[in-house]
Order: sequence, then C-alpha cells, then structure tokens
Amino acid sequence: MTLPSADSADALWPSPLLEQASARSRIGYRVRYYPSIGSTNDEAKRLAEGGAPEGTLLLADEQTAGRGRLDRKWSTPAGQAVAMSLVLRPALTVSRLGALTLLGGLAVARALEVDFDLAPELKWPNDVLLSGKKVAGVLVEGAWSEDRLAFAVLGIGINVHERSIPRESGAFFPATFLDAHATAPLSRARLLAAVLGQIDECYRRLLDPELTAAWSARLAYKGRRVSVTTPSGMVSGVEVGVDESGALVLQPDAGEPVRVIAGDVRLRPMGE
Ligand code: BT5
Repeated sequence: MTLPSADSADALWPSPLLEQASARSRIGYRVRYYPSIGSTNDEAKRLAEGGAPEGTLLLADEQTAGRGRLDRKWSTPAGQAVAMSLVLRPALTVSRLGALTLLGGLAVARALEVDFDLAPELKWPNDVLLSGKKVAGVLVEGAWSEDRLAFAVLGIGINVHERSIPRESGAFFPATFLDAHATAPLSRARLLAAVLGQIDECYRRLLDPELTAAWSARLAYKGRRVSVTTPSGMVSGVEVGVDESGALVLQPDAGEPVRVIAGDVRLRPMGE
C-alpha cells in the first residue's frame, strides 16, 4: 500500500488563488493543467505553434522529461515542485530574448521576498539561489519570424518540497528546496500565484532599465571573481553587474570591462 505523502494536500490546481491571480493579470492566464507530462515547455511550444494566445499557462504536477538549457535534465517529481510554462508574444527582436530570462528569475525572486520573506539571489543568467543553492531555474525558448519574435515560452521550475531536488550526486550546481528555508509550510498554489503576480508586473515593464537594475541588485557573486565558459572560450573577471541588454559585465584584471551574452554559458565563482 502506498501511503499518501505529507504533501498530497498541496494541490497545484484547481486553486482559487490562481484564478484570482489570472483575473488580476493584464494577460489573463488560460490555464492548462497536466497531472503528468513530458515537459511543459515542449507542450507550450506545440500549442503556441498552433496559435495559442499570449497568456496560455501550462502547469504540471509532474514532468517526466523536464528540460534545462541545452537539453540538460530538469527533475520534477509528482507533488513536489512548481513547473510552469507561459506562452508570450512580446514585440521583441532576436537580440532581446534574454530579457525574458531575466524577467523570469526576477519574478521568482520578488515573489520569494514579498510573500515569503526570503532573501534570494540571482545567478546569471537563469538561476534563483537561496543560501547559495539553486532553488529555481528558468528556460526561455523562442520562435522567430524574420528578426521578430513570433512567440516565446517562459518556463520556470521551482523546488518546493524536499523530494523535488535531484537525487543523483554530481549535479552541476548544489540544489535546495523552499521548505528548507521557509518558516511555515508552503503551498505551491500560493507560491505560483505570487510568481504570476510578479511576472505580470515585470512584463508590463519589459526592457525598462529598472528591471536590469533590480537584477543587478540581487546578483550573486557581485564584486567577486567568476569564470564563465562560453562557446568561444572562458572569460573571467570580477562581476560588475547586468547591463540594460541583460548581458553580464565582468571586469578582467586588465583592460576594459567585458560583456558576456547569455547563451550556452556556465558561470562559477572562482576559488570554490
Ligand atoms: C535550468 O536549466 O535551470 C532551467 C530549468 C527550467 C525548468 C522548467 S520546469 C517547467 C519548464 N518545462 C521544462 O521542461 N523546463 C522548464 P540549467 O541552468 O541548464 O540547469 C539544469 C541543471 O540543473 C541540470 O543539469 C541539473 O544538474 C540541475 N537540476 C536538475 N533538476 C534540478 C532541480 N529540480 N533543482 C535544481 N537543479 C536541478
């Protein structure tokens, strides 16, 4: 016999809180809930290609093929986490897609600060950290029509309960979950409603310099030496901040500051 887990009462959907968040939002979320799915990003892309409107929101209780960047695995066991993908259709050029990745991380960070009294940091370009460990990740994927964005999918995974974090050792970066940091038991629906509220706020001001300033203010390892592995080699320097295009600005030992564009990058604090 399988005993119900301690988390089984923590339903992601249906939820009056989410319905309220949707009613308040400028986009108006059209929620599709999946008890189990391969990847909400994959399904969101399929729906967007078929014309799904901006605001289509996919939620999953479990993902069996959740993805990180470069097809790395993202683990989402049933009942443990928030896994969501949102179809957006902003008027963005190719070079500004990174703004949506920044938006996702900032929205999660603000929700954790405002609604849960936590102090997250943002690890450039797509991670949310608590006490130096990864609690959430963002995966933005876009489709283009010439140099304009036809649609984007903003995917966010947030570890909530203990069994959300990957079991296998050797994970690229240490992971954590929200219950380990919160003072009271956490409801996934409440967390999701808070994140959606923040996404809505930030999306109204996409490309506003205030958003990148807010990112820089929460930047993990600011003022410390980091190394970033990019497809064209390794760059290292002291982290200065995030500029208005969302690039990470590093000050090398000599010469001018260097801008690193998000993409296939791996960032590490040096000396750890
Ligand atoms: C990310 O990639 O951090 C993006 C994660 C996005 C997940 C969401 S969930 C909803 C939507 N649907 C999807 O299929 N994806 C999105 P990246 O920076 O590449 O980090 C991936 C790495 O994080 C992996 O190689 C693992 O080492 C590690 N990892 C996997 N699962 C994790 C988890 N639950 N918590 C923390 N780290 C994890």
